[in-house]
Amino acid sequence: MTGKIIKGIAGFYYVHTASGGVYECKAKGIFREKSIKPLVGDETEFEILDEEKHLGNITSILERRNVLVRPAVANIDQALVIFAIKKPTPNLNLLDKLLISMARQGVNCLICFNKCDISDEKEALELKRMYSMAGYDVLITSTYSREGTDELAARLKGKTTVLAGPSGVGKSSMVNLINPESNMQTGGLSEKIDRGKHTTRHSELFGIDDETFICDTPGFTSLYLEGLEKQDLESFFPEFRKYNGKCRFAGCVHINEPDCRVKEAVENGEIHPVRYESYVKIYDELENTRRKY
Ligand SMILES: Nc1nc2c(ncn2[C@@H]2O[C@H](COP(=O)(O)OP(=O)(O)OP(=O)(O)O)[C@@H](O)[C@H]2O)c(=O)[nH]1
Ligand SMILES: [Mg+2]
Ligand SMILES: [Zn+2]
Repeated sequence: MTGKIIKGIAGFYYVHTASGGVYECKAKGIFREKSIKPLVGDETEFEILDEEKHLGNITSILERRNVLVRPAVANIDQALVIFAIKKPTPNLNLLDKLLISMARQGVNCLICFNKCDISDEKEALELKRMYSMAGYDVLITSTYSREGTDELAARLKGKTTVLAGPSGVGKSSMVNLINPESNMQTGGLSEKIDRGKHTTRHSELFGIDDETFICDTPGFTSLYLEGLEKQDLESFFPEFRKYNGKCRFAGCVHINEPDCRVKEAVENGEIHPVRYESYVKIYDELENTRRKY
């Protein structure tokens, strides 16, 4: 039998087959022999142990198109990065790091600013402007008023998309809206600290049609850009590329150097100052974080 892993919890993998049945599988052999950990999104071969109870054992994992470490999923076409415009207040530095992390893993991102029903239109448009200027594809949505959600659903068509973003921004709400059979639990916010409640604990993949899949994931609050060299950071800011090699000094990192084209672009409004500040902040972090041994 063959099937796709849609969920993994405590050593059990739920494998969806073409016939529509889901088998609860273990992966005894693979773990021991090759130390491969099955991932949500993996295409597998498995043997049926009990047809009536739909129990099985995964015998092999088919070759992966790609593997994402954070969140841990395989065979992804794109990431939908979701932040709320408010409630919780967006941490744009975290958004920028997430975009960098996805780019380093070779995954294209679509950005969605959600909860436009409760936010100021100006704020929403400014966020859209900021990230459009940087070269990203941005949607403004609300799972309540459904603004932007048809357009979003259209962008997902024919692809496998992983959702990523902080807790409480509406990832599971969006999954439920796009695929009403998902039935993911959604949670409120803890008002005092303006944060989500980490309602989703496990990644789960849903088939919308034969070619379209969407993967809900747990929210997260911080991200560490493991192994990124500070001088390579600029290459993950698409809006800096235009100025590549044009600064006065070769190897300019666009912070303290004179005659820097990037800083000029910030001053004349071609690069958004918030994105530039975020660049400087991440640069400092990369410089000051001691490697953990
Ligand atoms: N006002 C408003 N609230 C929303 C919207 N979408 C979701 N919410 C609410 O935001 C809260 C969090 O939504 P979830 O879908 O659970 O958020 P999540 O991103 O899945 O959070 P985690 O699973 O914790 O990572 C819930 O109370 C939702 O009802 C929206 O478009 N507008
Ligand atoms: Mg959730
Ligand atoms: Zn420069």
